Amino acid sequence: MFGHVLTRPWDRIGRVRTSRGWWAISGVVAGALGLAVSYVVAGLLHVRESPVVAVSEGVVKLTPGVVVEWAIDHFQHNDKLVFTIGMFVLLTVVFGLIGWQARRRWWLAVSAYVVLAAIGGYAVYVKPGGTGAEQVPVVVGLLGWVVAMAVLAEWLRRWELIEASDEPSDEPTHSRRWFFTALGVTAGVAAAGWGLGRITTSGRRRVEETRRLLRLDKVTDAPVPKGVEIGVDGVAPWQTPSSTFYLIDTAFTKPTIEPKDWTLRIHGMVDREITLTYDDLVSREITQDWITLNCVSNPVGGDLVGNAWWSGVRLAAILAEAGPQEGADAVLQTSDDGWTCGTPLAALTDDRNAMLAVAMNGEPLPVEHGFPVRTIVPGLYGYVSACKWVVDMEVTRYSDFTAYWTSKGWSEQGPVKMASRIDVPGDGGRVDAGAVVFAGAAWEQHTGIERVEISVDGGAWAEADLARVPNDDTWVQWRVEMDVEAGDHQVKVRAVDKSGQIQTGVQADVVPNGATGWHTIGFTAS
Ligand SMILES: Nc1nc2c(c(=O)[nH]1)N[C@H]1C(S)=C(S)[C@@H](COP(=O)(O)O)O[C@H]1N2
Ligand SMILES: [Mo]
Repeated sequence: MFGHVLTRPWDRIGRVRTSRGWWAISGVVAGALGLAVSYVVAGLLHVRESPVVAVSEGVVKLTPGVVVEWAIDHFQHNDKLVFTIGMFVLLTVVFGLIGWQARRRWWLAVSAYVVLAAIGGYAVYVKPGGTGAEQVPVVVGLLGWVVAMAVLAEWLRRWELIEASDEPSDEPTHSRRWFFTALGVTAGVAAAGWGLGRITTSGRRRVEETRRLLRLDKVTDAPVPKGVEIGVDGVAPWQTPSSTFYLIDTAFTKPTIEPKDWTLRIHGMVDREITLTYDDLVSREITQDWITLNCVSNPVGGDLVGNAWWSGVRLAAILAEAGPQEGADAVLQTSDDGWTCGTPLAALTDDRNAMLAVAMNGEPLPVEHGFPVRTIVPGLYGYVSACKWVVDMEVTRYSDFTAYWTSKGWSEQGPVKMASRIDVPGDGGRVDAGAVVFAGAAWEQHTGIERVEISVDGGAWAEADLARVPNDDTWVQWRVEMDVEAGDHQVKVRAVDKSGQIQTGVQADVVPNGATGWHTIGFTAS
């Protein structure tokens, strides 16, 4: 196949311009083929870590906290899409360059493939729970790159050689046709491989099916309690449907865990180590409650907060069986995908409803919200408590570890801060002058909201009506009507909790432990 390399016909090729761009395109197509075969093999072997996914997650992990935070802030739910597009563009450029280099420096192209494969191999190697099988897709992908590029290069060279020769012949058309056939076939195989890869990664679909058929006897759906809706259009619904509940996690492909395969190990500074199976868990007494979940990255007035009906088993009871030892002050939780968070032991053992949740809004947890089991702790931000796909809890001391976000500059402790939000009118909205309705939500988890007040254009604080709440762990809706003259206005909101504390107007950024400040919006009355 490389016979012509020995004839060193480069000077003649130098005269040909026709196929230069085709080298880069061949590189991209060969690149796609390698990734696709790697993906298929990963699926066939049921390895958890496809090299492509592992590299993506590795890049995210190595990204400085400020950049991750900026991305979450700017792209919200689309951060992964934006990242994927970025990776796609980057890979296209890299593979194009490799193809372009392959024309004259084959050794450089092969070295580049080896380096890329080494990155992939390293990324799957450092993932927890590896068995070595994860390296097979890496090797197959590398072979795919080299073979595909070699085949395409062969036909490109023939085309160029003939094009460069002085003898008139119809060979150029022939070799060109052969090259395009090879290119088309490679692209087709890559596309088919990608499709097949999707089929072989059907673990997700199987788990979805299990989840759909799962019956949890003691879990009940709850009707929205009476009086919790303030009755103003445009206010976020008091109960957040699971389908629109905000999603925050670092997992590229969500862990797909069959309940029968799930276990939770509770160990560390305990008298009795416990390993729970899913059946053990759901056969216990089930506790159910309305609890609002907050993300520490939620800016003032933001929507990274949701309220759901959660069902699960109280952690206080389980931890009591394990018997935490003197001196322990934290529980290091680890999820199936290796994400970690540190939760105050006290928050898991006091009288609040900290639970291992198995259901959300009356149904088994959606896969992306942690199926089959996640932790929910009222009063703490998700990043220090709400571990999805939780598989390990180590009772320990804060001084002995750092967790995912605390290693990126966020605080060790993350109690949810008091907050209030104006949903109506919308920021920059238009209303009719005269009696204007203002409405929104407020929360001070675990203490409860006593009062919500608004101030229009810096005027006196006016007290809002509050809707009812079933407990102090949920947000509460508020509404107030005020006379407003025609013109541009500003309105701000603040809350007062049941301990008499007034929500602070001091503005703080979301880093390191949650935003503060009064939500303020502008609107026009006409
Ligand atoms: N395994 C895992 N659990 C996780 C996270 C994560 O990245 N991985 N993110 C946490 C954060 S920061 C928040 S705010 C909540 C969000 O939960 P949700 O996506 O179900 O709304 O999950 C928490 N649990
Ligand atoms: Mo979060």
